[in-house]
Amino acid sequence: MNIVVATKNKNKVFEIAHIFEPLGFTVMSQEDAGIDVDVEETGDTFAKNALIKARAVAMLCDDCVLADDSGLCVEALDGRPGVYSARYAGPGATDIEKIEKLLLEMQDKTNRKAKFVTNIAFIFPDGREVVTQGEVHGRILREPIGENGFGYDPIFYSDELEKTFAQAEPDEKNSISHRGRALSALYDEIKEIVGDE
Ligand code: ITT
Repeated sequence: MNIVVATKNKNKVFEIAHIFEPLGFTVMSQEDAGIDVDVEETGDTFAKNALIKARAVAMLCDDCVLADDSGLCVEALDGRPGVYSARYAGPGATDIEKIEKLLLEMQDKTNRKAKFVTNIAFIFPDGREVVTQGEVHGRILREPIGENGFGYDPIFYSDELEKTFAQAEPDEKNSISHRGRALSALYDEIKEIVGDE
């Protein structure tokens, strides 16, 4: 079964393929599927934005569609950047620019607690929709460490791994990450739905 991932973020496709391909799914990006659509993420929650992205791509293909909306919620910033994590340092800003802006805003904060949150929306070719969520807790460091991953990974110290997400290998990150947990919840739900048919 094909799964088209409704994202322009290649790192997400890589992480999702890593989890779903061993289960027999063929995972492709919307670009690989020849779908060019730019969706405005107008929702005020991760779940709403995941559904907006998935529905836009589902209208243009006959495969299963998966979309994730995710972000970093920092306790001392009342949950920001949250749904605005991708646009936090302005449109087109690099990961380094986002990290620099966050470190500046966190300069005087002693509460460094943060969590990554993901909501995943999955749409079957017949229109049925499933939404799942995953979270992972950690702390914002004062400087980036590590080369792996993407986004805010170099400044997110995972309490469970006892290292930053950018120091973790892909499998290690997937095993506890917000996206890994939301994907695992999704896998359980899909297995139940497909198994019942
Ligand atoms: P799509 O909307 O095309 O899927 P995006 O990168 O814009 O790609 P989001 O709207 O979900 O994705 O924005 C999430 C942002 O949150 C993302 O750009 C990263 O900066 C950050 N983020 C999400 N997951 C992350 C992770 O596992 N590690 C580090 N940063 C992450």
